Amino acid sequence: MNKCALLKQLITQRGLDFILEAHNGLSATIVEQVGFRGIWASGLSISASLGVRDSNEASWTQVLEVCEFMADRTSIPILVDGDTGFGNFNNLRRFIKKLEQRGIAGVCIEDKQFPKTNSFLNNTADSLANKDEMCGKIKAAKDTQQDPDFVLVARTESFIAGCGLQEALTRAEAYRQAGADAILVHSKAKDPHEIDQFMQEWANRHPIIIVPTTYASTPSQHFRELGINLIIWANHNLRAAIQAMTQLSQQIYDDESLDNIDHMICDIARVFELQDTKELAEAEKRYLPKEQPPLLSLVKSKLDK
Ligand code: SPV
Ligand code: MG
Repeated sequence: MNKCALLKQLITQRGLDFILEAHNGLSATIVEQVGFRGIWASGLSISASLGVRDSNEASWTQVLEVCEFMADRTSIPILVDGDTGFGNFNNLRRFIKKLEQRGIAGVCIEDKQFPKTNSFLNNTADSLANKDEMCGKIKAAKDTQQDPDFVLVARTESFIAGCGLQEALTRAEAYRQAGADAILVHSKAKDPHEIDQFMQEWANRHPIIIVPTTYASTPSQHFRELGINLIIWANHNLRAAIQAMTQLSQQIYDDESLDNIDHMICDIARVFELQDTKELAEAEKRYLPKEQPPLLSLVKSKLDK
């Protein structure tokens, strides 16, 4: 099964699954290694890791470039946060063409205005995109994809924008009819009541994805029972990295030494492992002239253990 088919399966199969955020080739590799069956290429995390805001400050080609590094290092599917599609339906068509060429399995687009604002910042009703315009984008996306299993997720920000349950349901149904493979219903409530109400009315019409960041204390079993198909843990590798790097940087700065940081860092061998340095060492044996010493002989003993 190719990556698109794997993602399609994750979204359409019965039962709940989980994907975790990654924002570069390194974090994507870790997400796969621990056992996740998919990756969320988060717009917030990618932009933050590039040092810019989640307001479409990174261009779509810059996002694409990051996603390509992630896809090259992993064999599980990547669902890319496509924000609003970086413009109108036509910009989205081009984005999808390029995503497919770079081995990305699916994209999520949201019904907000370009440039978007992160959902945890202030979003009002007028930040929502026109419903019909969003439907046009969904249709254009589905007409553009080459792989029949490439996944198009339509995300409604109705709750985020304070527009309530009816708007969320109306939009979700319109996006389903326009051809979306799944609907992402975003909420930033402190508890899952918006998702609960939505699911009750939705009655398993079509696959549903949620992002439980603000209501993360709700047990996953609750969402399993509601019939949610996929949970996105949207930004936690980024936040772990920020915390770890801040503590480490401060410690080294304060101590003017590396004496107190061993417990905070991984072994260098772990870095080489994540880069699959072993593969290069093996390739050198096959392709370099015999008399040339292997470039990686220095670290080889560590990698072999
Ligand atoms: C992201 O991870 O960029 C998302 C999810 O879009 S959220 O930040 O909750 O909007
Ligand atoms: Mg985003």
